[in-house]
Amino acid sequence: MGAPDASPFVIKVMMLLKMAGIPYREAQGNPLKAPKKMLPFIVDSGETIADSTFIRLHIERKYGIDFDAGLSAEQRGIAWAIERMCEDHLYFAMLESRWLDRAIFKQGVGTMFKILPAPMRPVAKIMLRRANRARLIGHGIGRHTRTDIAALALRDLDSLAAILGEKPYIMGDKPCSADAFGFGIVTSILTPSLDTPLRSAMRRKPNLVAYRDRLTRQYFPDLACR
Ligand SMILES: N[C@@H](CCC(=O)N[C@@H](CS)C(=O)NCC(=O)O)C(=O)O
Repeated sequence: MGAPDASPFVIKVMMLLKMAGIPYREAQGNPLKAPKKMLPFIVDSGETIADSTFIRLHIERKYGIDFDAGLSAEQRGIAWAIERMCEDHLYFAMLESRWLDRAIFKQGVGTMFKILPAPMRPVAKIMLRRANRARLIGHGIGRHTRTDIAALALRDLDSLAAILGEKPYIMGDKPCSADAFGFGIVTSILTPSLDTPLRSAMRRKPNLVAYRDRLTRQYFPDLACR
């Protein structure tokens, strides 16, 4: 859909591997067959690691990488808090619009069911939309109206834009752990094919758009920025 992957968590792991300089091969994943019934997971020399943050910890431990090298303890805490805001709050606002807003679903994730045989698609769509509704209710954000969810997400966008400011990366002159999902969520929300209110709001943040363009050129040079 114009981003390196449809899932910001998959993009996060691609970014972490690129930042660590570890070559990898991508494979089409099926959440139903994934260890935690979610993507991403990786297989590293026969060892399976599921969940983007556990993958980060695995890379740090096994390959002796410190994604936050050069940051103070306070800055590491801030980087973690920014990542949590994006993963555990802003992501869910995006999930709500992608899956539950019918028009946006049709333009976006609804088009990804072509990998299934045609007769299975309608049932799969209903099941996955139901599963995501349940996930959003379980999270809590799905209990609010769409307008209220947008208001909460806008606070996240304002915060992220203010924290980034004119810096090239979230925590300064060097990319760190927070940039992996930071880039993942910014590029996902700016996905050209999805005309969401969240995307319109982010397009009004020139520093976030420039951040997406800059990191796309740096890490995914094959993808043309739109
Ligand atoms: N905490 C997980 C979240 C991953 C996640 O939410 N993955 C979504 C795709 S963006 C997924 O696989 N959803 C399938 C489902 O909910 O059934 C991580 O960091 O990897």
